[in-house]
Amino acid sequence: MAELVVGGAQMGPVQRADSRAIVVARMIALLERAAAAGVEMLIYPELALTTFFPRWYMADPVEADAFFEREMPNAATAPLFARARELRIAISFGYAELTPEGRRFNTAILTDRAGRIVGKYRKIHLPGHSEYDPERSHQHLEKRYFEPGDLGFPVWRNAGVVMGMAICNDRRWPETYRCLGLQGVELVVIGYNTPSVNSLKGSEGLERRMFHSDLSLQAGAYQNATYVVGVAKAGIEDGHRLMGGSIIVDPDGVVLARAETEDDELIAAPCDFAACAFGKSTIFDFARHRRPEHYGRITAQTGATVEV
Ligand code: ING
Repeated sequence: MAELVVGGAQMGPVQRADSRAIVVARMIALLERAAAAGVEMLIYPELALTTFFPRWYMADPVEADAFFEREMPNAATAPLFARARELRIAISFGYAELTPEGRRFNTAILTDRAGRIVGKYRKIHLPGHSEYDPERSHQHLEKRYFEPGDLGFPVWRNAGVVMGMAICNDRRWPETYRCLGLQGVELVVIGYNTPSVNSLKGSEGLERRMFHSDLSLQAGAYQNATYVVGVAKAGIEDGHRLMGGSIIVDPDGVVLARAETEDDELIAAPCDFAACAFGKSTIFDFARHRRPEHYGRITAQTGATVEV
């Protein structure tokens, strides 16, 4: 079984005015720190190249295109791919994808240790809303700027490990992890940008938000006997605070490493993927214990219906 030193490259804030060059330089600095720590797989946040622009209402969604990438790698990110290749570190990071057909997705890619893209995922669970909401202290317009992902929840064998990706809100939905778990996933990598406070009144505070993020990531890991890495873009972006809380979780649901700041910060842990085997062959041996003949509601229904 494979072993990898896995790293989380938590990033501090990216301001709306920050250029791709400034951001990529920070990502490369994190890559250098990861190499010095012996990291072999490094995960960056959701929308790593730009500020979390869905907080801004733009009447003409085309105005948002400045935040999108038309190809990957591209001129701005080529130095990152090149340095990752030189250091033989596989990477994953999120960005806003504008396809040649004009479709827009909240996307993440995965490379091998030679810097080649081996996987792409498009965020399926888009939170928030699509029209301006005056009730909110800040907007969360992911449903305005992105389509739901159309690639499903694939896995790839990379560096000898069965890996899957998810993005931010996906981590809150057990279906995400189970779709990957049913493919034998051993490492789920999840970048996120999570506001520290909800935009609606009466929202839970930062402490409760951190608890929910940990709970979601740890449950997903334990219930599918897989490593899970959640990596934040954090800090105050143009006055709007994003939470940190990046963690690496083992297949038993135990947190192996945790970020302590809301800045660029590296976390890392040696991961022995043989540790996935115990859960997958005992309590979460899906073939022996699952009863899908009783699970029909999970795909037959979207919302809950109360009939009693
Ligand atoms: N952000 C948030 C997330 O799921 C959110 C949105 C926060 C939803 C808290 C519900 C509660 O972490 C993104 N980008 O999905």
